[in-house]
Amino acid sequence: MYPWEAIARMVRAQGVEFTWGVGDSQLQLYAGKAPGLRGVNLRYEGSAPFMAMAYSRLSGMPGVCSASTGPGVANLIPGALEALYACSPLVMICPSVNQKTEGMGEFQECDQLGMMRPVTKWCARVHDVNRLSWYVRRAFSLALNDQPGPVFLEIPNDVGGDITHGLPIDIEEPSYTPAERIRSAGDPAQVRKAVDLLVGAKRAVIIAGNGAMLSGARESFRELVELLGLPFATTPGGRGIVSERHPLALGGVGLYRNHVTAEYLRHADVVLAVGTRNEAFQTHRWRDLPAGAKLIHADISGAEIGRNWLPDVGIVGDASLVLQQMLAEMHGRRDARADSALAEMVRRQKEHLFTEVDEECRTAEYPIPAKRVVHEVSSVFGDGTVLVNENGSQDSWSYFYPYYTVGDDSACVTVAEQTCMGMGVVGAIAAKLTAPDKNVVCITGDGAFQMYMKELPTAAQYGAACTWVVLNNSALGWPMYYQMNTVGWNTTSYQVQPDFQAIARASGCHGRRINGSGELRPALEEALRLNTQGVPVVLDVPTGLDMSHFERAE
Ligand SMILES: Cc1ncc(C[n+]2csc(CCOP(=O)(O)OP(=O)(O)O)c2C)c(N)n1
Ligand SMILES: [Mg+2]
Repeated sequence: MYPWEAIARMVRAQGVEFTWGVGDSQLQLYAGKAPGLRGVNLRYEGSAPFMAMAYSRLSGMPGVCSASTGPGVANLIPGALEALYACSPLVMICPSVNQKTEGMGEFQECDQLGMMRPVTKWCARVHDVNRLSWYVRRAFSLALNDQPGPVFLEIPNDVGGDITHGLPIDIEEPSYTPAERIRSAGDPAQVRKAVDLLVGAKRAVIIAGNGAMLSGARESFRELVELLGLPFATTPGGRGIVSERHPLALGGVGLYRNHVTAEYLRHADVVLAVGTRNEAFQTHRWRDLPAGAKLIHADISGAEIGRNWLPDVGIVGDASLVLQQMLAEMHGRRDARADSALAEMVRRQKEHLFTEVDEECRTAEYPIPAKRVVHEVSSVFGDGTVLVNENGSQDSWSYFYPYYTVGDDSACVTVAEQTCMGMGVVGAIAAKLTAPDKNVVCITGDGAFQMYMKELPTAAQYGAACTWVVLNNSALGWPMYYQMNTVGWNTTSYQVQPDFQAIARASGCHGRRINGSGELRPALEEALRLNTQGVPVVLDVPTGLDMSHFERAE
């Protein structure tokens, strides 16, 4: 058996269903040799890590991607960077040049490990084919455990074989024991202190971050929310942990919060942050912790405790286990119960907010304001949808509840603090392949869309029937806003803009430009219908530049 075939079989034995990459990397070539493993052949290696991350987010499995030597591997770097900050378990397995001729001007030789080191948790070269399974297992184990993250493994051509240069290597299939995720609970004394604070609070709040999602804490999170009647908010990474239709859902935090959340947080007396690093975007540059409030911070990594805000109670442990510990502690206490007056206050304030948002979005303006587009997408796509977020100014509205509501049986595929443009555009394709029974919609700016629309034919080829709603303001709106408000000139609008409708059609997808305000809803309904018939859809929606979400967050 060829070593790369053995690697493909190990990847499959790990429970992984897809490898993402451009077909000339050995792992992509051999994926088909491992029954049940599907090598998705992309147009650009840069898409591969983002798609592996989206797969991981929805499946709970590690994401796997690959690229060929030199420039192929270099193209993985932005995705690896994103995965590092998203704590996404990403395993990149790539070839490297023949060690016997390395340094002599070998074709595509370069310092791949050196390039990858700053953007991975761990990277290594397999020197000996007899240790192949040790390295692959180690890669998966490190990606999955502690604070999850990206790892890079390179297999030199004299170890793994290089069929394009006539260097096949024959080995016995090595045995492989899949890597396990090993969880650890929090310090019981700290958990008890946290419970005392929560039970004694008058106005507590619980914030879920990406770590809570990664640990699969949906059930315990909901139980805690309901036992204490605790209003909850989420970072983009934690969004969807419990449906935003829940009466105690407040929506996003930091840059993405609405004014009901802002008001609630302003007077909170205890904040429980679970699986979040409290980064700048999530905290208004660390201004959001109310004066005098007690902070409980639970995270899988001790290094995150006290990174910015110093907690009153720090707990190191898997979010799901820590929440279960808190619940177990509370079940023995009679004072652990919900405050119905608090729930009623939140319900009333939210009703006002719903009315306000509905009114704001009831407009026939054209170009169509982004918030209306987002609100209509939310209502047409509805529950059971995977919302894939992008990075721009106008799609920011999609991070805002209740302009968009992540409802029942729904999920989000989102980015981390690096906010790399294009991740959502290609992540949507992987999301649909991972969850074919769900509706998948990506709300993106025209800039981010143009960076990665090269994968539209991939969506058509693999029948990844998702919808891209392109908020088209013919500009890199976010920098344009700052440019206009500071220096006063604009170099970020596009004087030449491609015809997205034509590009979609030429790529095997359906494309439609919205030419009037009344066309939006029927076009969204048509997109959803086409998606259920297996057709990917691009909607080109002319929109302006509305930065009033900044005011919403105040
Ligand atoms: C790869 C990458 N490059 C640059 C940025 C910085 N950036 C953030 S938003 C943005 C503009 C996005 O434009 P578009 O997608 O059209 O959205 P708009 O702001 O116009 O709504 C830029 C350049 C980034 N986040 N990622
Ligand atoms: Mg734009």
